[in-house]
Amino acid sequence: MANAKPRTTALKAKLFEKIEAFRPRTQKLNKEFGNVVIDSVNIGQAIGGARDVRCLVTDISYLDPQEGIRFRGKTIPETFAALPRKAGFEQPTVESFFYFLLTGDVPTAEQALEVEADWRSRAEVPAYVFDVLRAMPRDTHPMTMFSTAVLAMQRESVFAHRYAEGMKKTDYWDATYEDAMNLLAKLPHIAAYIYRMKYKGDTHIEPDAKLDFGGNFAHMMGIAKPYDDVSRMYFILHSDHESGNVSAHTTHLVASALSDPYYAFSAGLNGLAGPLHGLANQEVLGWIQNVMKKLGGKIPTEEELKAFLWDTLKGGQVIPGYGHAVLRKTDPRYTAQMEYCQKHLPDDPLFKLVNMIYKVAPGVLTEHGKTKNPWPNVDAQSGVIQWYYGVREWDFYTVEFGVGRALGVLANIVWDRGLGYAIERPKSVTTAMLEQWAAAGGRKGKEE
Ligand code: CMX
Repeated sequence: MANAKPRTTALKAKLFEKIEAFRPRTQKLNKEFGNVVIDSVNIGQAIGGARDVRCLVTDISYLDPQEGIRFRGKTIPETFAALPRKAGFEQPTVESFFYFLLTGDVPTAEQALEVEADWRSRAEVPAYVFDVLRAMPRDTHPMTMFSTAVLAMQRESVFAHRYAEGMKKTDYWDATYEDAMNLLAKLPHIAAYIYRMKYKGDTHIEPDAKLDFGGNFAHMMGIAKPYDDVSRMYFILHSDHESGNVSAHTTHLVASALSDPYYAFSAGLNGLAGPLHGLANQEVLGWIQNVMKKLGGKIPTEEELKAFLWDTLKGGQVIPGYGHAVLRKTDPRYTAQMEYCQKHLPDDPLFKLVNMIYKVAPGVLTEHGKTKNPWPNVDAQSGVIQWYYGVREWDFYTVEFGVGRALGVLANIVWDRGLGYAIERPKSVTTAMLEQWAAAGGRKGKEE
């Protein structure tokens, strides 16, 4: 794979055209307006995880604290309404969404099919990846397995191979694109393989070349319709959340050193595996099951639920699925999934319980008084749908998040290289310096 000739497809030609047209804008900003001040950093931001510091650029998605995510300028409902659907599908294909994410243009049905054919031609997972997975202790967390499988494939990197041959800087995006497409095409198979190896008696289902990304994933998981549509929706909703979240930022950061997309995405997955980020979706299910276990399997009343929420907070733990570093309202990804549940599984007891948590938790969190955002995020609702369709092994949920997140972070690093973004290297200071500037009422001049 590493020495495969660069391919020319309609999507790639279009992307090249877009990058070429866009690049002068970035270059002009950098050269002529580099000194224009757009923000200042305070001590709280330096210590507190760089909240609100505007030092990342992406045109792929934007997160408004009140409104939530927009993909390429479109809200979630607008995105789902705009994308073409295949006959019999309730949801758009992941392929059509990826075309949109990458180029900013809504594809025709035919253009979406071209992506499907392209991914199909790249979908074969090298046999050694399965050997690596099989060599790991079976109780290894599935996220560790997923990240390891991605990293194991680094030897396939077109970027690394062409870089070693002296590739020109203007070709970086092309090699990154090849790696991104090769990786994306393989992720559903790898994820489903991990699932069935760990939880389904090591019995496997071969991919079906006739199926799209989401359909094939559902097929290889061994789950009947409408899980194909559930998967399409899930992957699209989890794809991108602008650039500052841990998985997107990590992927961007690692790729900025010109580490290839395999290194970069594997690193991003390791960030996604944190309980304050993507792992929260498994934590939500674990928390709910724990509540029900304590009540002998019974659904709690609102009062009982309140008491459990307080117990969790008093125990020094967070309420998983609630709060957000940027959002200040209910996450529209939560709402989209809630609407899906209302339509398809309105009487499901777990859905009802999650709705009850939505009714009770914001009040408890507000009374607790710490979080800036007492509203639910994407992870509060996603597990219910998986559980309903039979994926009850909740430690797998973050792997599914990771498959979706790949779409956004890989599209982003293709553009990073296309626009020639620099290696990331913010400046650190010492605590003594902060104390000195605090006493002086700010950092005056450029003494350090
Ligand atoms: N439960 C309890 N306490 C919470 C809380 C929650 N859900 N959300 C925030 N807080 C606390 C913080 O821990 C922090 O406490 P300290 O001052 O003691 O450190 C305080 O409230 C202020 O936090 P914040 O500014 O409101 O939120 P942050 O930007 O620091 O953190 C997040 C954001 C998501 C990590 C946090 O809300 C959280 O831990 N939520 C639960 C985990 C979760 O659902 N994560 C998934 C987020 C979406 C995703 O990435 O997938």
